[in-house]
Amino acid sequence: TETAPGAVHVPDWLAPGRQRELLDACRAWARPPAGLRTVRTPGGGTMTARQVCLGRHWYPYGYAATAVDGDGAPVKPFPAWLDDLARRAVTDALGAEAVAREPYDIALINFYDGDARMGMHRDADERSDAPVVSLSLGDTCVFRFGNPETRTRPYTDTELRSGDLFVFGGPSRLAYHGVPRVHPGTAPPELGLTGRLNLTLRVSGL
Ligand code: MD5
Ligand code: FE
Repeated sequence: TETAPGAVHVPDWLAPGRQRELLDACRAWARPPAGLRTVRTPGGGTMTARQVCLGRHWYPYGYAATAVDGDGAPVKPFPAWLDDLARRAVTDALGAEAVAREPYDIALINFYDGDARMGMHRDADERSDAPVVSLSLGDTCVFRFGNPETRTRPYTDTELRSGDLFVFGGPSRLAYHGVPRVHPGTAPPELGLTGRLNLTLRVSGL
C-alpha cells in the first residue's frame, strides 16, 4: 500500500524461512571485527539503536570505508545477494522502471531493544536518488513517516512488523521519518529475536 507518493509498504514480504536466513546473516555481520557499534552524534549524544554497516560505515553525516572509532577495522563487504534482494524489493513495490542502474552497495542494520528509538531525520548522505529498501525483523514498531519540509506534522504512523518491506523512492526519498517506539515481546516466537532489527539497502552513488 502506498503511504505517500513513492513510499510503499508491503506487509509480510519475507516468508518466515527468509526472515530466519536474513536474521542469521545479520547476527554474523554483527560479530567483531567491524561488528555492532554505538554511533556517536556530533552533539555528544549516542544513538539508542546500535548499528552495523556493510560496504561503508555510516557516520553522522557521511560514509567512510574505515571505522574512525571502535575497533578501527575495515567495514565488511556488501554481498551481491543483497543487491539482488534490493532489486526484487523495488520491482515488487514500485515496478521495474523504478530500479536503479547502479548496484546497491551499502547496508545499514539497526538493532533496537525495547527502549531504543530513532528521532525524526532525513537520509541525505547518499549521492544517488535510488529508492531506499527497508526490511524489518522481530518486534513490531511504530514507524513515523513525515514530509520533506519539516520534522513535525503532518506525518502518518504505521506499524512495521517482522517480514515487512518498505520502499522509499521518488518524492518520498528525502522525507523526514523516525521510529518513536518499539513494542517489546511482539516478535514471532519462532524467530528467536528479542527486540527489533531493521536493514536498509542503499545506493551510495560514491
Ligand atoms: C528503521 N531506519 O526502521 C528505519 C527504516 C535509518 C532508518 O531510518 O536511517 O536507518 S528506513 C526508513 C527510511 C529510509 C529512507 C527514506 C525514508 C525512510 N523516508 O523517506 O521516509 O530503523
Ligand atoms: Fe532513516
